[in-house]
Amino acid sequence: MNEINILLVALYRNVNIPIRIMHPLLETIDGVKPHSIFFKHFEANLGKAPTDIEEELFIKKIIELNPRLIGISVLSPYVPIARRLTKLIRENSSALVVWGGIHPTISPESCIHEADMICVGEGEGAIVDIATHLRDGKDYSHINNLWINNRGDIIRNPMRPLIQNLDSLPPLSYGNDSFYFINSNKIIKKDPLLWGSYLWIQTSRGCPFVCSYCVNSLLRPLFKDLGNYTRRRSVDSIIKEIRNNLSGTMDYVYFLDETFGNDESWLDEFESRYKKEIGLPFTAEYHPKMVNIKMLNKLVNSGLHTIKIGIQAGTDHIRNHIFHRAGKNKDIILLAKNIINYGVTIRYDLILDNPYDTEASLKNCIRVLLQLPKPLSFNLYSLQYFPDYPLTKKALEDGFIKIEDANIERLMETNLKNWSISPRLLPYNKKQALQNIIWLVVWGHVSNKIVRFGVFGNSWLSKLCFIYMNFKAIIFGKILGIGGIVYKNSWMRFLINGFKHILKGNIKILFLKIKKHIFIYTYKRKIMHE
Ligand code: B12
Ligand code: SF4
Repeated sequence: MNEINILLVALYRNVNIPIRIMHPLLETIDGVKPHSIFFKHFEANLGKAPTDIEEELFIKKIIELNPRLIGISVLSPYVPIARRLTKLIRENSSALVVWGGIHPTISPESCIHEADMICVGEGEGAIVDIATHLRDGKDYSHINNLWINNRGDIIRNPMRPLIQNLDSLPPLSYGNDSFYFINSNKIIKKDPLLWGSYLWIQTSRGCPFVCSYCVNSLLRPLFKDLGNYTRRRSVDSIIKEIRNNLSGTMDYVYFLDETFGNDESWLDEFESRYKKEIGLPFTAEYHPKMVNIKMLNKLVNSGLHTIKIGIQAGTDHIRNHIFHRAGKNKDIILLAKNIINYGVTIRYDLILDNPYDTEASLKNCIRVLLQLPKPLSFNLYSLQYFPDYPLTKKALEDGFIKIEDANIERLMETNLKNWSISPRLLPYNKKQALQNIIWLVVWGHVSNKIVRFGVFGNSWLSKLCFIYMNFKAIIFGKILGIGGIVYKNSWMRFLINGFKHILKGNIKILFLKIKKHIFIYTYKRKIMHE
């Protein structure tokens, strides 16, 4: 049997769950040798187009590996990049190209002419089937979940049931010998996740909600008759994956679920095993409606350090009726107070740049923020218009955006450069200023008293204070690059955090942090030279 090479390509993030699952799955097939390229990595707002050197490194690797099939994992913002790489592949290799991932799944008609085939829905079964058919030289045109572009004639195969037993999948592969990472004009083989502080892991698939700005609003109906949509792995398989992937620098576990475990017996088992067998602090994400005091007790006993919950909008009306998202402000505030009483950190998500926001709704948002327990920690997102999402369609219908505001090129630009909100001077109006002040509040750069006086007072001094806060936000966020999900200058973050620790007298914590950074630096150097 002739061995065939299959190359998988992840775009713009080293944590790529589908590639890190499909790669080890392909390793189990006789006569199939998988390789994966992680093409560029970026942090929110710091995304850049590929350079000529990075593209050359990509082509060189393809020529060297001579794969029979190249599978690219495509999210909507990276369609222009996937198109460009597909063109380079066509010019330099005879490999078949398959696009898979969220974008081909939700928008197959727009993708099928870009590649030889696309995968609609889950890819594990399909990639294994194509690999074996190609290895055996068999016809692959009838494989479920695949659409085949036969020189313009399209075969649309039906979708297979969703994988119900997630334990049947391999754990995420870390530090694989056949991984290549192209970034900053270099190609390296050592997996950067190995020297991170976090171990990333996913314990479930699917979400019970259908918020209008989220892919689940499209995926749930798409998978309607194909088995349970929300599925969870066993505690045992999660513990094994964590143990297997922990490296010397990792001291924290990040659960990448849309909503972490809420089933009582599952949580009981998690509580009894995680602390004993792993014992590392962790972050878990929840919809506020999916977490209660009883669960919090179990999570805290297990080692919950941070809980990520979405507020998403400052008014109940926008949250419930525009975002189609359950939950009231008063319940979120109560939940937050309960969580803080456990000593758990809360990281909130909030979406701004929302055309349905008004001056009144933004002021209401500030009112809510002032009632949340301190210290605040936020991801402030700029609303993105993903193709065909209900919210995008509504904003188009209501005339808030034009069709060109929702095209793929624009989406790529906004995702790479404007995912996380930072303050802006323009447009110079009250709504923008209120957004800027929200930014100032959530990054803790202003006291509640000043905000109340400046935003809700009527005197001329209040108006002056409002202008002062607006400019303070712009200077801090725009010019100095302080605060936000990502600091423009990382050295600035170290400096400021260092000063904060000194001012608070936290010399021991400062010392431990410096020690940790030195450790990670030396660990990385050691791994790189192995
Ligand atoms: C976990 C997660 C993350 C993680 C990991 C991302 C990753 N690439 O694995 C982190 C935190 C890093 C992340 C970051 C971002 N994310 Co995110 N993320 C998710 C989330 C919640 C789950 C994704 C997941 O792991 N699902 C489980 C895996 C196994 O399923 P899957 O990815 O769909 O893959 C299956 C199939 O699609 C298919 N498949 C996938 N690739 C391929 C390739 C081939 C060749 C084949 C055959 C099949 C195939 O097979 C896979 C296995 O069954 C989704 C929401 C969702 N429900 O999808 C958002 C989501 C994917 N994220 C989204 C976005 C926008 C981002 C960011 C761009 C945000 C930003 N600007 O920083 C970045 C981009 C990261 C990147 N370059 O990949 C959007 C994408 C929207 C869209 N229409 O494309 C989603 C859908 C959320 C939303 N708003 O609707 N994200
Ligand atoms: S709760 Fe979160 S993951 Fe679920 S549909 Fe809403 S935004 Fe998407």
